[in-house]
Amino acid sequence: MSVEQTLSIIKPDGVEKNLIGEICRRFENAGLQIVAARMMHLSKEQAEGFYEVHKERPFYADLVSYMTSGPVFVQVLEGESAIGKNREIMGATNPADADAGTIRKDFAASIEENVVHGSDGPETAAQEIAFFFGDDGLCPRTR
Ligand code: IDP
Ligand code: MG
Repeated sequence: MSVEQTLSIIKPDGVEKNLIGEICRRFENAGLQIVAARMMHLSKEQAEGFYEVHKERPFYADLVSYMTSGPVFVQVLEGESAIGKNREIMGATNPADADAGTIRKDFAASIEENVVHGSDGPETAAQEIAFFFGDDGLCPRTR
């Protein structure tokens, strides 16, 4: 067990459904702390870059179009095992497979429009945090 940081995105469908508060509440209830947050509308180039790992997948173009369809809420969560905890709170990629009580089970419309993104490991977490917040964009919790 160790304190980790992870990147979370509330995707355009989650923002459209006014779920920012509900989703942040779930993270905070699980003991995670928000150490950076930003509302933004991704450009095509940003969405393509962020999801570059999926560029050979058949759903890549649709994914980029979905992620640029409206504003997103990007944040960094910090806490014990934050990466795994965030993935647990999110639920499986396909809401049909997601456990009861997870964000995706409760709110996702489909395997594509699934409300939230979360880093899947320490390396991607570091890369994704740097992608949005650089080296000095985090705000340490001094109390
Ligand atoms: P994850 O978000 O649970 O980590 P990934 O496999 O990394 O899932 O896929 C990234 C995103 O691409 C998903 O969250 C979803 O929005 C979209 N996606 C994944 N698989 C499919 C698919 O089979 N069809 C359409 N969209 C998909
Ligand atoms: Mg992923």
